[in-house]
Amino acid sequence: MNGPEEANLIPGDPARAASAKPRYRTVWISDVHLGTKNCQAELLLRFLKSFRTDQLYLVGDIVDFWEFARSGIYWPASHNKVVRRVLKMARQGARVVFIPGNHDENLREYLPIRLGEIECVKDALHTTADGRRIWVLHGDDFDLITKYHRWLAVLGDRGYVILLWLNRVLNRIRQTFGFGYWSLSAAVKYKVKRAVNFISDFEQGLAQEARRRGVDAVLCGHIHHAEQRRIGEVLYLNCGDWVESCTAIVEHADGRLELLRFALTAEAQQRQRRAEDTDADLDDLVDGREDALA
Ligand SMILES: [Mn+2]
Repeated sequence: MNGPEEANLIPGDPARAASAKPRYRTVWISDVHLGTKNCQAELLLRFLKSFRTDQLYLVGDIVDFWEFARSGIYWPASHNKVVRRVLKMARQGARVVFIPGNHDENLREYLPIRLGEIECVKDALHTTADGRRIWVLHGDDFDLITKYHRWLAVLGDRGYVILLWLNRVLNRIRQTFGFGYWSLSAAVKYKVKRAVNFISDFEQGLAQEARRRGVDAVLCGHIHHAEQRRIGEVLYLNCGDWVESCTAIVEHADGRLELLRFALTAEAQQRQRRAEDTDADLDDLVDGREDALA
């Protein structure tokens, strides 16, 4: 590991071409759900390696403690790499702010707290380079379903599968006793449909509260629906998720905000993976050295 060839490739070497990466003033991501099989950790890792940033906001539901409670610990190496990458960004000078969501709410009662280089807060007020004030929060307080029907939120999609199964069993029993078909799953679907309707209520509610607070914009996550649009006088931003849509909001040096969709074709992914293999090996090497020095 300490051969002269590797030593030549330590950061600072122009051959590393790190300067070719875009540099953002701020990056916001949320709803990563580390600890679940649905988490797109590999893609997120590649995204985190594709840029440099002065500030990184983790807007909640980064680690899914609900899933741990529900089906035990699931933690592959790629999830560890995401955590290590974020810690490394902080170590290299990026300001990292973590705003716990409802799936990582365990931390909420201890806020505000500093965990090493990571600032953990309930919400934040971010000022862009062009002077706009953005209220940053996870947003579950504005989701009437998770707020008032916690059981439904905990059930989630797996609950839906179980309910479909229950629906079959229930109707077999009903049939045996001469009752007609009654769709339990349709009743649940009605709830889910209502959840879909709540998306617009959620957005409106947040925009309204942002206006009341006198800020220019609100940025949240939680509903896994990336968005950047004006609602009345305020700008509504949602950085989406890393479960399906793989999205982020970034602020450029001049304060311009952009919604990024990090969806790569299989071919492009393979190309990028090949190009980054060297980079990944280097990262591990450098991490190893830093750990040895610590
Ligand atoms: Mn959430």
